[in-house]
Amino acid sequence: MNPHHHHHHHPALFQPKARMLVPLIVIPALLASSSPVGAKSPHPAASIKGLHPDKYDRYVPSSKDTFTCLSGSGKKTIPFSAVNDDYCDCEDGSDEPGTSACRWSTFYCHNKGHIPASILSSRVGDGICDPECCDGSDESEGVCPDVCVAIGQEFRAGLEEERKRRKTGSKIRSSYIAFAEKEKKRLEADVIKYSNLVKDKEREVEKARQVVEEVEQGQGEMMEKRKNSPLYTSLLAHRLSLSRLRSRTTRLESELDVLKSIFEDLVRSYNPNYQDMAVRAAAMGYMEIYHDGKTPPAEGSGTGVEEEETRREEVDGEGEPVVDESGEGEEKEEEIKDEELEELEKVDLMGLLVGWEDGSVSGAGKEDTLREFVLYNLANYIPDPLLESYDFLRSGLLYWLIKFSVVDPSTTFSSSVPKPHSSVESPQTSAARQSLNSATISLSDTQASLTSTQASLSDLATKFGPKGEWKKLDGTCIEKNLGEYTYELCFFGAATQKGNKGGGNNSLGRFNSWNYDSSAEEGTEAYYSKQLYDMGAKCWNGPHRSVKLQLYCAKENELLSVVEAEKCEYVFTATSPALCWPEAEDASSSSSSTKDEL
Ligand code: MAN
Repeated sequence: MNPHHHHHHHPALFQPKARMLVPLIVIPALLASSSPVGAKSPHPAASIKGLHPDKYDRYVPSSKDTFTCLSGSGKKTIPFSAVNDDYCDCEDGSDEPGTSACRWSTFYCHNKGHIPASILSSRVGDGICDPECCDGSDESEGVCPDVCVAIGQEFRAGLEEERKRRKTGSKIRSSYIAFAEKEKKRLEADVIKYSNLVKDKEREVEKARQVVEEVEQGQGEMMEKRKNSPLYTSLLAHRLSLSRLRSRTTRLESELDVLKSIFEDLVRSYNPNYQDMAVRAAAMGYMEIYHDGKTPPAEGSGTGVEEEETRREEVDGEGEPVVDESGEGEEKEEEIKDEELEELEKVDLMGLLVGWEDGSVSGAGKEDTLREFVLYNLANYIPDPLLESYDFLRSGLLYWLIKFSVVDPSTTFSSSVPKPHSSVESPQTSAARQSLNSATISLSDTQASLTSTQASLSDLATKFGPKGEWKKLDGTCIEKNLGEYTYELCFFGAATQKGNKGGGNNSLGRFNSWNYDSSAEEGTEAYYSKQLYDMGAKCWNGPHRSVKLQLYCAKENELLSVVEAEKCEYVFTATSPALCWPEAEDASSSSSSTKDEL
């Protein structure tokens, strides 16, 4: 903190007293430049009350003992005795540096033991001890005591304290900077790591995509090959034959039905007394086959029931229907049923081709593959509405597979219904797709990590101070209990007003920017002493709540005060070591403002 600063912050410390001008030069450098006579003897003009040392040379009496006004029309010349005679002669007020006679002149207080100052001449001799003139030189003797030595001591002690505070704080700040540097290195390493990972993963995705393509293509080629295999061609021929045989059987059965009904009529109604041997032989032959050689009763006859029963007994007893000419009774149960033939015809031959390994697989392997295809593919071929009957369909198919010794019946199959919507593809294609999917997900995860790391890195360079010193405080919260509310501020995060008496919390905003009033140049210490948090909860009939944070250097991160300056506009005052720039960094601005004051 520079002297100028201090001046305005501790005005109450100045208690000047009335004193005659003490002809002592405070700044030796100025004296040396303005007094060629030498530093030892005081300048003759030094005794002129309220005169700034810079102007001493202009207040040397002329040979005619006159004084010429420093500026103004005609540069009026007056007797030297008219200087400080409490009457304003010069337009620019230059003849009255030590009185209140001229409106525009200023009064210079030497403030020996402290720091010189200038006040407006209107405040000279008004009976008020102006704090700026701690030596009391602006008032008549005895009115204001000279407290400059005490004030000066206190001021220098304050400066020293401030210097120490800054020194301690800047050590902590250095540790913040070190943290930021580490963080920067870590982030840079991460960027490289993630960039490389992204490249790797891009290659992985590309590879996985190729595998999918190859598998899909290979699957197509393999299917072609399989379709052209003698086994499949033969199977197709068998199926065709089966269809043809089934329709021929159907046709023959219906023809047979017609013939049978003709013969039924004939054997019931022909007259054996007619000597037509051909008709008789035909009727006898039919009865031999279908009625055990007996004449069936005429239609509508009352004794039909008894005779039926007798005939049945005889059939059961002696046995064989004449149709079964091969005559092996045990084979009867193996006679294939119509529905079974139908099931056989429905078997999805293409489905059987999918997922089937090449002919070289061993018997056991073949069974495994088959089981796989049964469990895997069958569900895929079933439209969603039919999935419920999947178990039924599958057991039907399995029946045949087991019956024809394709599948080992000792193997039990779980009846869990596979997920619907699984795509119609082979396990290989599905696996390839799955690894493409996970490679793609992994790639985009890595890309997200890369993006966020790059964002953190660029924040580190722009958002967290010239040396990244504020990064350490990213997310650190400070708070102060003020009775009704506890106010909390999380650096670069949210500011909150928390009700202590049952009231809820109000958002006071989120970090928006540094130096909200654009009063300081970016990169200066002043720039980083102000933060704006805005877009908090909307005020009833007012603006969104916002916080203007004023920061000072101290070794603690501490919220000192909260004032609601305007309704829903809060001013927070806080300290942080992050703002404790070392003196060297601050030197240029300090010296320039000191010069301005002098
Ligand atoms: C709440 C608090 C106050 C604010 C009023 C405005 O009571 O956030 O700080 O002034 O709302 O209505």
